Amino acid sequence: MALTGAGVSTASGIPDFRGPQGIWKKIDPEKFDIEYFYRNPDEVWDLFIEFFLPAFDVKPNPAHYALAELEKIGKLCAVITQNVDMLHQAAGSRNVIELHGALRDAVCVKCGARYPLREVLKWRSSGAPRCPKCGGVLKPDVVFFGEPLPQSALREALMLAEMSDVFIAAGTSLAVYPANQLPVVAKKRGAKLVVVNADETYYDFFADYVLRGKVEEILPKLVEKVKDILF
Ligand code: CNA
Repeated sequence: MALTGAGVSTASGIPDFRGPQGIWKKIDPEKFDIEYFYRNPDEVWDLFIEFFLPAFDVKPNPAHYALAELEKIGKLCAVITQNVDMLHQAAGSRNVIELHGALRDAVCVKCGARYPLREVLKWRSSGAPRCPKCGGVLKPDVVFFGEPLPQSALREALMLAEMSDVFIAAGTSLAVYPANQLPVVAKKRGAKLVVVNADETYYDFFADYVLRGKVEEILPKLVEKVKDILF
């Protein structure tokens, strides 16, 4: 099993939150809190466009491809991701569990109508776009701080963590709850825990192996090693 975070996509050009070049160096994390969004939807949409619009035009990097390859050779059950950029699917991963939603749709906070985000971006000028049906504010269908996770994704992720023999946490600071409990669950159920990250994470102390460095370099090497052993 693999759990991925924003660090898996920095080599594709999307900044992470907590890394040295992360978004939190530029803006207050409170601005991605759901209560803040409800009070200031125009400001949050403008920030969202500034930081996440690049995610629409980026391509997967060797870290995404390595995990897709591991799945293809039958050694990875699923990628559980905190990322919203859909790059695992673009790289060919099939079983992807999106814990924090995805930049796929925007949803009306009033009537629940759903629109493809790419379409919304075509007719949005500035600030928060409005629902063409009821005039309610649209919200990108990603999980903001203070919002519950999609329950079916969380249930599936927990079940997969419990079943895993080896659990790889890659490109994540493991700061965010409840995603950061998945490696703990896996290890308590007997899995080996491998952390691959550029900087220290909150659960390095708990890992069996800590591989410090760039995921786009380490994961392809790891997959080559697995293939050497298997074939
Ligand atoms: P985070 O807390 O920002 O941690 C990212 C970690 O990755 C940091 O510890 C960095 O040191 C590390 N890192 C950065 N680049 C690399 C690299 N090339 N190789 C190895 N390690 C690297 O992000 P988490 O994912 O842990 O936190 C969860 C948040 C971030 C989720 O809610 C996401 O939705 C959110 N996020 C997602 C994206 C995305 O979809 N690409 C981008 C920014 C934030």
